[in-house]
Amino acid sequence: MERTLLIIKPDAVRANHVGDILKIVTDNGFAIKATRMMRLTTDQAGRFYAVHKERPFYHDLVKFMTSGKIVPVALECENAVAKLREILGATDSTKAAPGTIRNLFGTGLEQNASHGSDSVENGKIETAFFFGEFEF
Ligand code: 3AN
Repeated sequence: MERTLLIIKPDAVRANHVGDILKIVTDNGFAIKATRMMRLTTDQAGRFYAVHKERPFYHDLVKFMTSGKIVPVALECENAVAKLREILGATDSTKAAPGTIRNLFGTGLEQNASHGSDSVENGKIETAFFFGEFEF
C-alpha cells in the first residue's frame, strides 16, 4: 500500500478547516494511519523544505509554516501520492480546479491550505519525518 504525507497548513488550521479536509480525504478512499497537531520550529520547517533552500520564496515559506499549528497526516491507499495531489489541486490555489482542497480552502500560492508529497520516495521520507514506526 502506498503512503503519502498530507500537511494541513497554518492558514487552514486557523480557519478551522481540519475536519472538512480530513472528510474529503477519507471520502476519497484514503486511510488515516497517523496524525497530530503541532507547531514546527524554524529549524524543523527549514529541514522539511530543504529542497527549496535556494528558491526566493524559501524564507517566507518557512515563516508561514511556523506561523501557527499544522496537522501532518500519514495517508495510505493505492496510488496515494498521485491521488492526493489530484484532490489537492494546483499549487496556486487561485488556479486549482473547482472542488479541490486548495480551491475550497486555499487563498493563494503560499497560503494554499495543504501540502502533499510529490513522489513515492518522498511519501516515505516525509511520513518518517513526522511519525515513528510505533505510530503506524
Ligand atoms: P507543491 O506543494 O504543490 O508540491 P512545491 O513543492 O513546488 O509545491 O512548493 C512547496 C510550497 O512552496 C508550496 N506548497 C507553496 O506553498 C510554496 N511555493 C511554491 N512556489 C512558490 C512561489 N513561487 N511563491 C511562494 N510560495 C511558493
